[in-house]
Amino acid sequence: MATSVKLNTGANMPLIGLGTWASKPGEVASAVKAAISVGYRHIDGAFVYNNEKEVGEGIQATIREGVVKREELFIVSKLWCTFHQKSAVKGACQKTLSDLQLDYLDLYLIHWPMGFKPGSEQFPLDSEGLTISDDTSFLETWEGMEELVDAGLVKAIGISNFNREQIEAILNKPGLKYIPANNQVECHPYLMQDKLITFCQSKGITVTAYSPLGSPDRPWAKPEDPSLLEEPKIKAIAEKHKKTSAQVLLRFQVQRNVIAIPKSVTPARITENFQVFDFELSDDEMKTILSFNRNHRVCPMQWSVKHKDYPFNAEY
Ligand code: NAP
Ligand code: SBI
Repeated sequence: MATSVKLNTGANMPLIGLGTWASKPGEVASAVKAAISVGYRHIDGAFVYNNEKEVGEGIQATIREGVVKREELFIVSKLWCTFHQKSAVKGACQKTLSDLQLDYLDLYLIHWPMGFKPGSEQFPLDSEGLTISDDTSFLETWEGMEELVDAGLVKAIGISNFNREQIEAILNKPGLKYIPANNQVECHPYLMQDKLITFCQSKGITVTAYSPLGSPDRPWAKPEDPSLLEEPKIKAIAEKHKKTSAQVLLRFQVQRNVIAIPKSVTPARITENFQVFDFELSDDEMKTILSFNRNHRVCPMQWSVKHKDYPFNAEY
């Protein structure tokens, strides 16, 4: 099967990328190097992960060593919520480019549809522990993103954590110059996102699944939370194919043309997570995996539930 999907810009986006949220600065450069050495060409990062300098060191080392050329890589980053004013977008992108030691990104996403109070705090909080909003609309932020394409800083622009109504607002924006190339959303068998994926794909917007393994290392995980990697039926499918549960979860996404970005800093897992193009799940197995759907979010962005643009109150 194909190992990449075509974006509405004509570029190819690799179906498997390396996630880097919560990868410690001391571990992420070697994780990026290990990933590129075993064949990854797509790295997913963000300003808010506070590790882009080290991600950049990993990328630059592999380029220097001749493992890969810049143009063979697909590097993604995301605009954080405190930079939603149109006038702040370019500076935020330039900071990311400088940290990554790159002169362009392949894809730059609006990380969340919600703008936060600008300033040095990434999560400005009020006395109730809720994020403090700014007065922007993501439509103005989108105009700032469009300017990055025209300035040559990014090859493609997209969104993350946008619901259908918010995507439609962008698509219907008067004077829209570029349609989002990608929507990056939480997606795994407990949160299948079928309706959102169908909608996005019908508009030419590719979908990336974040937390494809259920994000077992998320800081707010509770012992009683369900664990995808431990699901007996997923383990059984994996054993049948002589694969691991992680590989089944990733294969499930790529087999429906959804890009997946598993995070790991463990070399053996980084390798394992890329070995998903040499087996196929049957229709029955895909149906079994679909039956786990239970609308369970591991990243509900609980600090922003009262934001005017909080995306997760809608059905999808
Ligand atoms: P994830 O990729 O679902 O899970 C990562 C966890 O699984 C880590 O604890 C990792 O451990 C472990 N793991 C990785 N491969 C494994 C394997 N083969 N077997 C067993 N365990 C394995 O979670 P995530 O980090 O939440 O999501 C992935 C990426 O999506 C992020 O890193 C980030 O780039 C992106 N993301 C984006 C958003 C957004 O708002 N746009 C939100 C969340 C995530 P080790 O690292 O210790 O190996
Ligand atoms: C952070 F750096 C801090 C908190 C946090 O919670 C929501 C999920 C998220 C995010 O916004 N993007 C991620 O990859 N993880 C995150 C990141």
